Amino acid sequence: MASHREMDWCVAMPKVELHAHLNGSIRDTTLLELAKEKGNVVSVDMEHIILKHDRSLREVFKLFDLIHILTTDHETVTRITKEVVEDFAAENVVYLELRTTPKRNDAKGMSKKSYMQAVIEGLRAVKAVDIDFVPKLDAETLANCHSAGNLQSCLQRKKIHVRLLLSIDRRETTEAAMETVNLALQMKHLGVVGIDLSGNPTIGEWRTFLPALRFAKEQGLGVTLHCGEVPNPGEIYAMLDFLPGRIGHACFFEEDHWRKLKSYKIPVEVCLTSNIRTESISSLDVHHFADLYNSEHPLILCTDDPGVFSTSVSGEYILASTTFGLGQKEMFRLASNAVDFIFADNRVKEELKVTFASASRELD
Ligand code: 6MZ
Repeated sequence: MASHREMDWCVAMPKVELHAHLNGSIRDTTLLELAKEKGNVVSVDMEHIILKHDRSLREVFKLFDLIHILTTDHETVTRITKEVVEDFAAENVVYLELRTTPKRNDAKGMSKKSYMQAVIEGLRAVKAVDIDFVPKLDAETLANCHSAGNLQSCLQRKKIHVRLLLSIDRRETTEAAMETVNLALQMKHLGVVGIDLSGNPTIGEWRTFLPALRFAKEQGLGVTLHCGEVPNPGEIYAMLDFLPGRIGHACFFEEDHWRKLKSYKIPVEVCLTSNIRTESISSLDVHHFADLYNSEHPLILCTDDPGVFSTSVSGEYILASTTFGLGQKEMFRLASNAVDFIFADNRVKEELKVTFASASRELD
């Protein structure tokens, strides 16, 4: 068990979150409020399901279908985006790559594009911290601070960089996947930096998504893939040979997969709590974190779905620390190394490096 002091230290440390799904990051209180408000459209006992902690992978995807019933309207998408960013910022996440699946919902007059516009509205609505999601915002914010004569207080405010990944759901067709990639390209100036392939790993085939993912890569978008969440050796090989910018999970890898992953040096988004809760990994002492960490393979500690799995980025660091014996120095190095694997441009990387350097002096 970590002491309060260790938890406080982990919260104070700047952190980078690269694998968090918007609809998996909603506050329990917000979900319960929405379930009460929209009670007539939800046929099961939502409260019980929302508050249940251990769920199999199959149950997790059932839960997402229920969450989507509650959240898929423009106003709610804006609300949850704002809250999720504020929650990550509150625990000193300084760079967040938030991923979400653009959804069409004809009954609500929602297209994939208007869904994403609602997400952007949510980013604009963040007031509790300074947020950088459009590159030009920085200069503007600074100019406003200057003109208001309060540069000092502006600089002391917390700041979070947010970039977006658009997810392709494995239930989608090639055409639908292509629509998402085209939308991402149209929204690059609003902070969209890449594409994610996610959704129920027992559904869909790699060749369905490949044309859209290949196009995304050719167009300069970052691509990250949920890879090896279930045993599917052929798909894992194909995914690794695609040379994605990063992969998530890697739970059901065999010897040859590890060899390939390591020779290609593909960074892995590691989600400890998620892997245990979904029973993809039987216990933390056999988790591949240890081998990847010891062989200095690039890895990033992430939450996956902090709402659904009741966790936080700081919590994941504490878990890694207590399970694998990482001290503060090692945790700090792990957090700051993550900057090398973000999909945002070098300007953001440089700024984050400065943030980590000054935090290292303060936390020392
Ligand atoms: C695979 C996951 C996931 O996109 O509606 N998602 N896909 N594995 C996981 N690990 C357990 N966790 C979340 O967020 C929810 C969607 O993200 C994907 C699923 O497609 C889920 O419906 P958005 O914001």
